[in-house]
Amino acid sequence: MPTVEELVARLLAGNRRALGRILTLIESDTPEGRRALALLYPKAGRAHTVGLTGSAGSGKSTLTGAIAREIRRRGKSMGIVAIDPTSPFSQGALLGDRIRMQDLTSDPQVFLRSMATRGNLGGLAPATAGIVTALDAFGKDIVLVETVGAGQDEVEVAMMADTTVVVLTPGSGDDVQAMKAGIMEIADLLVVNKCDLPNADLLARQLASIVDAAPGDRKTPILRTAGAINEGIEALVDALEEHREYITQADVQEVHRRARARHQVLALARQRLIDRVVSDHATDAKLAELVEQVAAHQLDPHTAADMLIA
Ligand SMILES: Nc1nc2c(ncn2[C@@H]2O[C@H](COP(=O)(O)OP(=O)(O)OP(=O)(O)O)[C@@H](O)[C@H]2O)c(=O)[nH]1
Ligand SMILES: [Mg+2]
Repeated sequence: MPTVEELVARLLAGNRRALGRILTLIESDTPEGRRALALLYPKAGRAHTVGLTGSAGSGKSTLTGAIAREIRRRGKSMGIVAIDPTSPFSQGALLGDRIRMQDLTSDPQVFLRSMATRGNLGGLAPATAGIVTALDAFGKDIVLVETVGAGQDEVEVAMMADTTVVVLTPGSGDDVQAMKAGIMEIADLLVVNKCDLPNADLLARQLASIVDAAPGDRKTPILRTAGAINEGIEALVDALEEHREYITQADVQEVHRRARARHQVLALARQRLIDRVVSDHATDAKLAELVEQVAAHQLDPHTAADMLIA
């Protein structure tokens, strides 16, 4: 068994097997995985990280495949992290993604990792940021995370990525008005995908009116794509590169990086505190006792929470 240090050295030398093994350690959140991350973090920070989010079935995986082919055509390497919500179908979805991206998975310059969310409330697997760090340190030029957008998840992906792409489709019942606050907060690029379908123009116009009304000096670009027929992909990859250049401006980058670092540290600290309270066996009996008292209205939930933590 190679040590973590040996595995990290191999990863940094470009060994894909070592990368795969380290990703497994990170994913299962073992002490070795944390050690690997501590060693890899100083080597990361060079990749362009892209978050691609949208409703289920909006064509994200097909689009990701098309983007990857275009990025390879431009001579760059890519890491793809596909997050699948845990569901009875997720094995099938992963298999479907593999088939959609089969030509890519045989390309040594593309590394595809699929992950299940395993009932994490936010949806985005907690290990995702670590997986991105490892792919970044491995030397991938672009690391793209595909995730089904569901409220909090979209914010999570935006906090992790340099560039967040929100994918919408015409006639999907995506209620543009209802979503606009959330979308405008996180989207660096808006994509009307499946633009071969009717009503793509209508959706693009609705989005344009929202973008025009939004404050700020940068107008969020709206792109039209059809991943399945490779339409609009070059323009989308151009827009990704433009956004990368925009955020590389010193002041924008500083603000973004600090916000991201703060978010990551707080999210992990919060998780550690929760784990300490909830997964400690000594508290199990106490929790059961407090639950009884709260359920019987003998104790209020605030006092019970204080007692649990104390
Ligand atoms: N008309 C049309 N259909 C498309 C296009 N791209 C993908 N689809 C279809 O949309 C369906 C979903 O495609 P996926 O790429 O799996 O979508 P997804 O967003 O990754 O799906 P989940 O990961 O399950 O949320 C498939 O049946 C595709 O064939 C497109 O450009 N036009
Ligand atoms: Mg998908």
